[in-house]
Amino acid sequence: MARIEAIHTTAVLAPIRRPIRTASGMIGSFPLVLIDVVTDEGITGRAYAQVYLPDLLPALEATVRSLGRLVVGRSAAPRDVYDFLMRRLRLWGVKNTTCTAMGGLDMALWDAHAKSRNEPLYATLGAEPRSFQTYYSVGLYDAKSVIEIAEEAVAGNYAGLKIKLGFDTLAEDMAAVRAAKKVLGDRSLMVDYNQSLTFAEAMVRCRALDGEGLAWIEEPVLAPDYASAAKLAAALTTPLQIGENFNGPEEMQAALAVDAMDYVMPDPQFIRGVSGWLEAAALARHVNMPMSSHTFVEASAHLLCATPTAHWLEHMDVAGQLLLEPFSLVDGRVAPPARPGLGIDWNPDAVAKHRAG
Ligand code: SMN
Ligand code: MG
Repeated sequence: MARIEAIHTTAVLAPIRRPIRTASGMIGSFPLVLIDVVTDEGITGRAYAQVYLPDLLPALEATVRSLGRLVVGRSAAPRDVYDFLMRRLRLWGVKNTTCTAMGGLDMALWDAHAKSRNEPLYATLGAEPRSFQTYYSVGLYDAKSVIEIAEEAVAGNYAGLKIKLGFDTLAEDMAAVRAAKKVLGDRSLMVDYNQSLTFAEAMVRCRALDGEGLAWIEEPVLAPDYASAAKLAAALTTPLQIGENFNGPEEMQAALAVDAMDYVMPDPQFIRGVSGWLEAAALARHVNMPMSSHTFVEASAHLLCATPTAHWLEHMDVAGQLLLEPFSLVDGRVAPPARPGLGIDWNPDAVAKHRAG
C-alpha cells in the first residue's frame, strides 16, 4: 500500500454565481481549502474542505496541515488513516474545524486510493454508476425575486428547487413559497430555515406550510436540538429534513435514536468524508430512511451511488469555477464521471486568481 508523502493546501475564496443569503448569515463566496495528498507512488489525491466564514479559513487550512503532519509517512489506506486519527484525536475530539479538516483529508485520500486502482470512486466503493434527481439550491428570495430563480430552475431542467426561508414574518415566507410553486408546477419545492426559528415559532410556521405540498422542511430549529426537531417531525405531515450539521455518523445515530427527522442529508465533509458517509449510509439503510446529499456535488455524485436509500442530490455549485471539468447536469440529473477517483482537477488559472490572503 502506498504511503503519504506530502499534503499540500491552498486557501481560496471560490466565486459563486449568486450570493447565498440565509436566515443565519450571508455567503458571498465559498472559503475553501484545496487539498492535494501526494503518495510515494506519485499519485495526487484531491479534494476540498469548506468553511462558511472567510475569517475561519486560515484556521481550517492550519488544521488540515496539522492533521497532515500527523499522518505523513503512514499508509495512505483511507480507512486506516481514519481509524488512526479517530484514536489519536480522542482526547481533543473530532468536531467542527477538526471534523471538517478530517472530512476533506479523507476525501482526498479516497481520491488517491481510487486513482491508484485507476477507477472512479464509485467503482472503488463497489457500486455501479447511477444518476440522481437533482435540485437547484439557492438562497433567500422574496415573492417577487423568487420568480426569476424558479424560472432558472425550470430552464435548467432541475426536478426540484430549494429556497431558504426565515423572513421576519410567516406571511413573507408563505408568499415566497406560493410564488415559487406557481412557476415550478409539478417540480418539487424544498424549504430551508437554516436553524433560525425558536421551537414555538417553528411549530407555527411549519404547521402553516404543512398544506403546501413541500418535498421537505429543513432545519427549522437549532441543529443540535434533536428534541425539538422530533416534536416537529411528529406534528407535521411534510417530511422534516436535517443532517448537514451532523459532525460524524455518531451524531446521526443520536438523532435517529430520538426520531429527530424523516429524511437525512449528511454533508460529505462534516460526516467525516467517504469513510464517515459509508457509516451514515448504513445507518439510513437500517431504518430505510431517504438520504440526500449536502453541497460537495462532486463527492456526493459518487457517494450516492453507494447509498442504498439515495434520495436527492443537492446542486449548489461551490467549487465548479475552480475545476477544469465541473460536474454538470445531463437531462436534469447528475451522474459521477468515469474518470479515476472523484474526477476533479484544479484549474490553475482560476485557483491563482481566487487565492485567499
Ligand atoms: C447551506 C449550504 C451552504 C451554505 C449555507 C447553507 C444549506 C443547504 O443549508 O442546505 O444548502
Ligand atoms: Mg440546509
